[in-house]
This record gives sequence, structure tokens and C-alpha cells, in this order.
Amino acid sequence: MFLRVLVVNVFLVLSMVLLAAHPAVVFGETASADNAAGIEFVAVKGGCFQMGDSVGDGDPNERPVHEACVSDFSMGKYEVTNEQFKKFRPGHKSGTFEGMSLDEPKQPVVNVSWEDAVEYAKWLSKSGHTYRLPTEAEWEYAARAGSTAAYFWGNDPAEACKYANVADATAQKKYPKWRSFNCDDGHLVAAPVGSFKPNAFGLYDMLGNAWEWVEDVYSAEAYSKLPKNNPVYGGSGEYRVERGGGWSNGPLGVRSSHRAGVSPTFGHRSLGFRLVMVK
Ligand SMILES: [Ca+2]
Repeated sequence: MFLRVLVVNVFLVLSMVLLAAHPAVVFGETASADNAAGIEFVAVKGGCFQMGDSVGDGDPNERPVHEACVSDFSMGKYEVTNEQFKKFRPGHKSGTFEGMSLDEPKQPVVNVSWEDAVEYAKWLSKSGHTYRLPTEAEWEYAARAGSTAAYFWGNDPAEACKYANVADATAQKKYPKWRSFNCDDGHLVAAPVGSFKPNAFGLYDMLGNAWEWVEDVYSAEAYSKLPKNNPVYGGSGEYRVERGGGWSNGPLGVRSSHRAGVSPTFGHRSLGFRLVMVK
């Protein structure tokens, strides 16, 4: 009897030690920021979704709407900030827009090329985990967070200013040529990351604030060519994909399914990125 109790106890203790060494992933919870830049990640449970222009008011490059499935991954909770990028490249300057700073520590880093973003992920990967840009499918899956609407908060553009830093009514007065949302978000240029409500996965600024580089080569026809599982377009093409829209974009550019191509050597004032952690 004593031996049996002892064996059971040893088994229980061993199980606890093993569990502590390999804690179970809790989806939706923020993973520890144990990397050289202090970047936080949110564990995202993989799954399948309808990728593309689910509402029917998008561009031809968002069609055909098709099922895509992604494996589990962890997504940056916020866009990479100036402060976090400068740990890698201290001399980087995100610059200004008409005298307004884009270079504050908590603003998203901008004026970075796709190549800069990839180099940053490689640098960060020296600190224990493996980081890379999200694939376009991972990005849209994370941005939608289960939503099939145009925006992760629904189809009402007037709700935008609770959830995203966009071209708003104040911007419209100052820059009449911008297409804007009819609400006020309080920021003319990039806002400190995390200033607005997150989506259902607990991710901030997936729409608006800064556009975000993703891994894929841009192809207007990519959606007719890709496999269903973990798609990523790596075919020929001059551009890489940017997603999410930025602080100078209106209702068409900020949608979850909107996609555009930019030269990988080019940066612009509202284009940054966030990373995924894969292991
Ligand atoms: Ca704004």
C-alpha cells in the first residue's frame, strides 16, 4: 500500500514538474515579452475562415472569397513601436508629417521597408524564439478575429473611431482630398499603439494607425492560385503586400480584406509592421 501511494505521488510530482516546464498555451492570453525588444504576443488558435471581400464592396484583388486555414500562431499585440525598433537600429527616424512627429517612442515605427522589417525579425529571433512577418492569411484571420463584416467591429464606418486611428472628420477639414470616416478619433497622425479598443482576439490597431507589411509577394490574382492550408504567395512579383490601412485612410482602405502592393525597398509615413512568434 505504502509503495503504491509513493508511486502515485512520484507520478503526480513528475507531472507537475513537466507541466511547469511546458505550460499549456492559453489562447487569447498575452505571452510573456521575453525578447530583446519587450514585444508582447497574443496566442491565436488557428482555424479556417472566408478570406477576401466577404461584404461585396471591395476591389477585384480581394476576390474570389475563398476558405483559408491557418495553424496556431502568436500575433504581436501591438504594431512594433519606434522604441522597440530603435533597440535594433538606434539611428532610425520615422520622421514627421507637416511638422507633426511620427517618431515618438510609443507611436508605430514607420518609414521602414519590407526588408527592414524582415531584418528586424531576424535580429529579434536571436533572443530565444522565432519571429517573422505574418502571412497575409494569418494577418487577415487575426484582423477579422471571427468577424465576417468589413471591419472587425461590424459594417458601420461611424463606429471606427472607437476602434481605430483613421482619417477622421478633423482630418477631413484639414485635408479635404482625403477620404475620411465621419467620426473623431483625436489623432491627425499616428497614435501611440493601443490607444483604441482591441478586436475579439485582444489585438490592437489591426485596422488603421499604421499599414502593416506582411510576408506575401503581392499578386492581384493570388486568391485564385493559393492552397487552402497556410497559404502564402511567394511567386513572382515586384511588390510585397501591405494591410490594414493607416491614419490617412478612409473607409475603403481600412477594411479587413483590403490589400495593396508596395515595393519591398520602399517605406512610407504610415507603413509599419507587427510580427508573429512561431515557436
Ligand atoms: Ca486619425
